[in-house]
Amino acid sequence: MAVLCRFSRASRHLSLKNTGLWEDNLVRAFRTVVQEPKPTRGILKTCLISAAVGGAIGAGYAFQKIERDRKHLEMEGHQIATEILKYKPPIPASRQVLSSVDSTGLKLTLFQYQTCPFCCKVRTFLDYYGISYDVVEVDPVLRNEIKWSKYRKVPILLAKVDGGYRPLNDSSMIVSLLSSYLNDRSHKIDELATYFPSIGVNDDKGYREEIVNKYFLMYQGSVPKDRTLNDIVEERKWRQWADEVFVHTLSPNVYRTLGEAYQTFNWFSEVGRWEEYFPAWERALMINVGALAMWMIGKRLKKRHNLKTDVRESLYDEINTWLEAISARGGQFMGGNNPDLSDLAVYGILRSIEGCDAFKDALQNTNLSIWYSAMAERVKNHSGSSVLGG
Ligand SMILES: N[C@@H](CCC(=O)N[C@@H](CS)C(=O)NCC(=O)O)C(=O)O
Repeated sequence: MAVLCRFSRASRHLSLKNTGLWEDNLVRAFRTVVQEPKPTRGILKTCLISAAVGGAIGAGYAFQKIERDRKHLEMEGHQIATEILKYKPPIPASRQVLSSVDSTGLKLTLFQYQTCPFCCKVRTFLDYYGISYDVVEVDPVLRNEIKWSKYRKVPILLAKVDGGYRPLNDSSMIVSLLSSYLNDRSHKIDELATYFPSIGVNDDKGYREEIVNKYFLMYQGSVPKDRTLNDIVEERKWRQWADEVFVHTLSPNVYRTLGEAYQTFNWFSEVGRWEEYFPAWERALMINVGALAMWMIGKRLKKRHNLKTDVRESLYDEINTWLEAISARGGQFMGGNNPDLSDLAVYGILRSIEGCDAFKDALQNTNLSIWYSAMAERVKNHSGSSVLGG
């Protein structure tokens, strides 16, 4: 605005001097310059318009930002309302995972990317407990399959409840809620969902909606007899570590070079069966846009999460931290003789990079394989189902 005012003041000053009071050549020469130029007027006009448009855009942007900040401030500490869908969104399942040992009666649909670490974590949980579910494979570029949801990430687990369908967002919340349900089925899914409210949070990372209780199991007085307080606290700590530390070592590793980024996306396409679910153009878009974008983003993530210059070192370090913690607990798994939710989380996350060089390198350069194959066996055999009552 200040530029605009100064600019119009200068042009007013010039036209005042152009009143016929100054007669000599110098003045005439000056007048010539001032009066003559159509081009100058044209430039002036263009500049004025540009400045006005620029000013308007700037003001609009500033106004929007102020409005957004005000809304975010208003949302601080507020619970975000979640709704039950009356009808299931009309998106056909890509496939069904049917388990013969499922006695839960749950009707679940998982909206996912096959190789998203958070989706792998949820699938690992469902597979370990032998729970059946439908899968909807989501296009990671267009995300049309989750257009019905305000939450724009995956996984989303849609659970059939009385009166409709309850979308459950966030992998750790989904696992905590289902685990609480499996522990005591007298509490319905919809009731348990109320214990995991989403709250508006503002901090140095900006505004976001966070499920504050997402690592808590709602035992409500029925803590399993074989669990100590220490078991519960450790499990929670390592589940959080998996989400907040471990998972951040993956992207910079699997997208380390453009070649690795393409390898990773081609593998995503293979295990996500993109050829089967998406038209060729959409698959090509997903692979090419995805690989290029993630190769570039991977470098930013490396900085943001303070990974070492050789990002493989950071991956190995975290895997070793995990394996040492298991040794210190003294069992085969973090949960002792059987996997707990932190074992399922770390295994699920690692499963998402099985087809990448980073995973092969991790097997060669750490002692991961013993724990990893034991986990693979337990999940494949739905071992968790044996600890569930019918
Ligand atoms: N905290 C969430 C994180 C979910 C998340 O970040 N999912 C990614 C995929 S791995 C996503 O959907 N990102 C948005 C996008 O793809 O545009 C969870 O645990 O479920």
